[in-house]
Amino acid sequence: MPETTTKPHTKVKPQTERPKLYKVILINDDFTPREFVVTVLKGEFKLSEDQAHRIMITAHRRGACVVAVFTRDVAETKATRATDAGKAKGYPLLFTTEPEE
Ligand code: TYC
Repeated sequence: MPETTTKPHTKVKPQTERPKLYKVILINDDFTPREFVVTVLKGEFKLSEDQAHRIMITAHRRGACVVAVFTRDVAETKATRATDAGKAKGYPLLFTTEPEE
């Protein structure tokens, strides 16, 4: 009798899932100059003067504002670099990250 072989019928799941996204959030404080916040937003997040100013003012008025969303690595790197830019000037400027629902 000839040997029969059966092919496994296991379906391979295509690797097409999108990576989870993380928000970068700007936190207000009483000390960092407004113009410096705008400069950091423009430099690190490639925002226009107008976009950066709106985000700064929203954080100033409401306590915090979402800047943008990225993959986890990019969000954390940008938040750290932007926070460090404030630290280098002695300001308590803070950017945090948070996963999107
Ligand atoms: N509140 C600061 C001031 O009045 C300006 C500021 C805005 C600081 C937004 C941080 O995330 C911030 N000088």
